[in-house]
Amino acid sequence: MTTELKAGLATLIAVVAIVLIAFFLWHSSRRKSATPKEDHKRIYELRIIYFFILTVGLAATLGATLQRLPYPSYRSNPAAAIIVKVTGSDWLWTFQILKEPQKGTYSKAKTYNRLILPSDQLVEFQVTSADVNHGFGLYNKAGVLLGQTQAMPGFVNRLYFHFPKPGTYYVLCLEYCGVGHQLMHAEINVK
Ligand SMILES: [Cu+2]
Repeated sequence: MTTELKAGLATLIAVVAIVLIAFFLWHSSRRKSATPKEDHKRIYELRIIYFFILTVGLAATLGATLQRLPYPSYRSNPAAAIIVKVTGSDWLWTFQILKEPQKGTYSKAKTYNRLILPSDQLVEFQVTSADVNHGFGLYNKAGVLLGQTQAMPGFVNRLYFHFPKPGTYYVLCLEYCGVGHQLMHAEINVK
């Protein structure tokens, strides 16, 4: 389904909901009830109908969308992920591959503003900062933000990402961190 189609569908649902609410308000304003007790009874009846519609709607939405949650446990095995430590500092990104289960030997050497990763594997970025807060933003070549987490001193935030095919990706700092903020630009080559 294209983005335009999704937007169109969402607009249609919103319009139908607004029309239904307007109709309900108009209809109920025309109704003259005899006593407050009768009103009370009718409100309780409506509440049961409303509860039923909400329950069915929410259950259907959950059933249709649960499989699409972007969490790794739903799609692949996090234990098999490549673990990359990412440290933001004024003003560069330092990468270190801590674990690469698919490879017997690999270099644990640190690289600066550059990282090489294999494609079609789950990657766990363990993101932290050596000084102030930075923002770890992962972009594709077209400049679309694919994932992000904050790089905070004293904390490790995890970002799971699966690079489906080879290509060049970029990491940009998403939080103004000082005069050299714009220099925090790293390249990830996925092979
Ligand atoms: Cu920054």
